[in-house]
Amino acid sequence: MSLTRRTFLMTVSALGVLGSVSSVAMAADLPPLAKKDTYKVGFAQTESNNPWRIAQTESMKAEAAKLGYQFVYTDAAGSAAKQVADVNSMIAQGVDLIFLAPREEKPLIPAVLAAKKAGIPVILLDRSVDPKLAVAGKDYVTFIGSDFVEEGKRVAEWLVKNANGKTKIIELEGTTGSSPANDRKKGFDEAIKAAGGFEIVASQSGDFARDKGRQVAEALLQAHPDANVIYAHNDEMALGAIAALEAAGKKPGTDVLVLSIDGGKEAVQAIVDGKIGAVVECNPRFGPIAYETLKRYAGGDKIEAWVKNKDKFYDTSNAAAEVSGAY
Ligand code: GZL
Repeated sequence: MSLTRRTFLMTVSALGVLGSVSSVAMAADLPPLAKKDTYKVGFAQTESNNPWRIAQTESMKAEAAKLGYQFVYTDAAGSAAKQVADVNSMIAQGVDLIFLAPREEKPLIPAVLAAKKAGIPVILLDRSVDPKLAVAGKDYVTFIGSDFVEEGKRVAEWLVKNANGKTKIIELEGTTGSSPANDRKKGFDEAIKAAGGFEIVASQSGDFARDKGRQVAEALLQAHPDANVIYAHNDEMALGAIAALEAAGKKPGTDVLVLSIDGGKEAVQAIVDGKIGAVVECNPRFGPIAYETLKRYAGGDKIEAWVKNKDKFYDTSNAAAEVSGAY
């Protein structure tokens, strides 16, 4: 006879053993977070290979210090496997909550589920995980981050308005398998296709890194000498592409339009210098919103599945005035 789950729970509660069984029921739910004056929080960072990562880490550290929280920090140095191990080490240290910026959407699922099993809530920062494998409100508290599809779409919308006949695009993709790379590609490619009249002649990962971005841009520019637009999924690769263009004797911003996402000071200055056309910001300063969300969760609030960051937009209309405020 197959017992329904409800019947089973009613039966065992009658036997007065609900405590142990309800933990089974609880396993389907998010681990709670007690309301306390201070916390021991973990932040499992993916890597520190660019100003964006460094700004994000600094913001998380500074806000924890301001609140007097104990801050356990790890840096996976670009390895998803190490990031899983880092989360497991935080679980072993008994942190109260883990902030995780999952390097890629699938490999970090075991870390998210291990924390849940250990009764430690996870808040995803900046990058998300495969929604087919883990979901907000059940496996982790929430995802705090930008709308990467919208970021890609905003770049495309600027290009459609400002192309002036430049329509052959090289796309430099971010880290393969990461949510920003997947979604910035989706947002841009779909909007460009809908506009008509443009062609993405090549699209390849530069792993969000400046030197890899330069190398990939060099190779793709040689293979596609008619390319006259470069869309980079982040500033580091855009700045690498500018170096590649100048090495090839081409004027970035004049011969070839360069477009980017992140909004770091160097890229915004490149707009002022006429080398980049537009940059959609991807705000790295997560500290305030991250800890505010922790406190809301501890206070019993129902946290929305996605706490969306607002992103600025920079082009020649505002770059000079706003470059000093860029991260
Ligand atoms: C975006 C973040 C990306 C940045 C890159 O939220 O994950 O990772 O756009 C960084 O600069 O490496």
